Amino acid sequence: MSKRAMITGITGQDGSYLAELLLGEGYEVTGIIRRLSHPNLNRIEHLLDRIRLHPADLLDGLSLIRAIEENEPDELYNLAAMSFVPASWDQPLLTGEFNAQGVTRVLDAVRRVNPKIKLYQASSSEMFGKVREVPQTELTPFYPRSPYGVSKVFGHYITVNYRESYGLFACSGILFNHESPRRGLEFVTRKVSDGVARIKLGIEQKLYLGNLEAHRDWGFAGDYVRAMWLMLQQPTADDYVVATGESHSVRDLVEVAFGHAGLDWKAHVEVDPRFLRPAEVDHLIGNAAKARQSLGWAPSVDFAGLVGMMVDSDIERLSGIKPPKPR
Ligand code: NAP
Ligand code: G4F
Repeated sequence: MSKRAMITGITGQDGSYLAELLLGEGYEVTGIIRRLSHPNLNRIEHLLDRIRLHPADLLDGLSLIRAIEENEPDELYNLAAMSFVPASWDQPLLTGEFNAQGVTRVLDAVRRVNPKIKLYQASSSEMFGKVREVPQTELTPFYPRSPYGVSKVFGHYITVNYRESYGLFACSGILFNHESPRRGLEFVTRKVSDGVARIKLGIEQKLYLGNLEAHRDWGFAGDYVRAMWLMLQQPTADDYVVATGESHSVRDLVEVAFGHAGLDWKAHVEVDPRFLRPAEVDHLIGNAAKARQSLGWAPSVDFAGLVGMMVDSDIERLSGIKPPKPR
């Protein structure tokens, strides 16, 4: 009999890649979707004839219990979250409801319905925030710098606590930034790849960004969902950092992305203070030695390959759009 997996956040970047991977591994996949007035299935359209969708919401514990009872998953991947850091200052309470208490609702639903279900929690390198150690490992202390980061620290520790209190097979993946052509347009890598494509095609002239000096450890989302799956295939539950071990500034990102399209970024990029954050995470770089050794995981796409893939994809997507007539 094939294994059954349930994914919260299946309509997001990671959910779509994870669903593809699990289908390829022979799983029956159920995705949790929340009710929206307008469906948001564009990232999983190509999978709709092979997956099941079940309505539920992280804000409603009863809906999660029902979803688990009716679909009987062997593995549950909790990817749903309010994932955009700046929005967490605008909506700190809702961020906590989704990303902190939402995790508790998922864990408790698993505990009540079937404590044998293996669970993956999507933790984040944003928990390291004002970093206490370079590079960051599973043992580096947390110092979050946004309501998002704070909410993810809660989600991380409640996962550890349910593992230790109730013996759940619950893993927390501390994933560093991972990107792809399916990344939301508000995140910096996609904002840049989309901006480069628009400028290359003559649709826009300028790209407005915030802090160019921030450094991130950027990898490819397709590689990172494999690490999530590998965590749940181990004999015991544990927590893992997943990262490339390479850090680049936003300035590097811009230079590589514009260069890939044969453009000089200095002619097009301007800093707009509206995109600066009340508190910044300056420099993230992860040490994924544990994931490499225990899971046999390694990234397959490097920084230049990732940026090139995203720029090419946005140029192709936007190629049909005509530039505006000069006024
Ligand atoms: P994403 O593209 O923003 O997707 C978030 C998903 O969560 C969407 O499917 C969204 O559904 C769903 N969602 C939000 N609130 C919900 C609710 N109340 N009930 C049910 N579903 C809800 O995020 P991502 O980049 O794929 O990231 C996946 C997870 O990994 C998130 O938890 C994120 O915080 C974490 N993470 C991401 C990264 C990264 O670099 N990508 C790094 C570390 C950790 P809608 O489509 O309905 O909005
Ligand atoms: O792309 P970002 O918005 O991602 P951020 O804040 O690092 O968060 C992402 O990665 C986390 C893992 O570490 C996830 F947990 C989280 O869910 C999300 O996926 O910003 C990256 C950096 C920041 O330092 C930001 O200040 O880019 C800088 N930046 C500079 N200009 C900008 C911009 N970020 C955005 N979004 N937009 C800009 O114009």
